[in-house]
Amino acid sequence: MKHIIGVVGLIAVLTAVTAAGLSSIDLLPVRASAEGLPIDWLFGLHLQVIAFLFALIIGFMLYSIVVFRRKPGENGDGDHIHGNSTLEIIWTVVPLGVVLYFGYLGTVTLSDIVSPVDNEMVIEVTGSQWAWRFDYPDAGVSSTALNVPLGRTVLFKLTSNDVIHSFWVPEFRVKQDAVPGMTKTLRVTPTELATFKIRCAELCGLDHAKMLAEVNVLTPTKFEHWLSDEQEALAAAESGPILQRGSNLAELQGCVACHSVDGSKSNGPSWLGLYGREETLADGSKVKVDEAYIRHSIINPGDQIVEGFNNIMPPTFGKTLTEDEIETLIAYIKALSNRDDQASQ
Ligand code: HEC
Ligand SMILES: [Cu+2]
Repeated sequence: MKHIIGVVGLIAVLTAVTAAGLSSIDLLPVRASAEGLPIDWLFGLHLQVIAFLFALIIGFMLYSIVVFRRKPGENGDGDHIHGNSTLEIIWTVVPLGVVLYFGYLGTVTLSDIVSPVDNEMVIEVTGSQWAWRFDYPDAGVSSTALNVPLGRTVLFKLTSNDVIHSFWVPEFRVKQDAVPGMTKTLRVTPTELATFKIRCAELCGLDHAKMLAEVNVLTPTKFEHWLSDEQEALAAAESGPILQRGSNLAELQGCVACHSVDGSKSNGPSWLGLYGREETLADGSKVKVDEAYIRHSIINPGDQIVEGFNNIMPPTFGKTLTEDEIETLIAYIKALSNRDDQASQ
């Protein structure tokens, strides 16, 4: 009995110390979504259980090492113990109950944070190698940075143009894969006026680590202003100069992740001076860059690989771009080269 009180006391003290230690370190970044509240609570609960399990093992071990150590002159065997059914039943049933309870808590929390609420705002998220695009279907606006209003639940509809990506803002706590050919959903209710980083949490190739975008949580008024500013800019750009329209489109479609327009080499060839040039292909042949070649390079990028580059351009643009968009991109690449002629005396 003395030993039981001793070991229970030791475990209680160790549990309290470990739990206090664990909760004093900042393991998570600030929380910025309503969905994060039950998740952080569950996380904290897990830490407490972990503290107890740690103390349970270490406590028994320390107690045995100190109290039951061999005394001088003690050379006999210890007692032989042939199982203990009561103990075995307890250490089977109790952990089973704990695990089932956590399973229950997890299920309830998950179904709670994914269920629809009133007045949601839909934002379509498209991942591509290696950029994010955000479409606001109700407002007809597209953006490469994510702007969301404070306090309103956003229903993200995620998809991908090429490989699997994963939409992740650690401060929001929730995460969802963007899978080509599928639409996945995620709900977030922002609770902090701040700017955070969106990361891709699924290894997706060469520049995976650079697949970042900003999320700005704005007051509802500022958000409405931003939307109408974007709508105006869009309307203005539609009739605006090709260099402007083209650069917007190349950014929205993620071309800029691999193509520069200033002559610098990136994952793909720069577009500066491309039009009209003689391009050397990987098989040694030469081809004159005209509209047909550019169109072919966008739709079937694997066909004619440029010398010195790898076949990493997504083959999906033929499907995801409209004819209008392809025309705009061709005209843009053309315009870039003409501008170059004029700029280089
Ligand atoms: C993941 C990186 C990546 C993305 C995104 C990308 N490209 Fe490419 N692109 C390449 C690479 C690498 C090459 C050179 C190899 C080849 O010919 O396929 C290339 C080649 C090209 C060429 C031929 C260039 C030349 O010098 O002959 C054109 C035109 C082109 N891309 C247009 C586009 C357009 C338009 C977009 C966006 C809609 C785009 N690319 C998006 C990587 C990319
Ligand atoms: Cu990615």
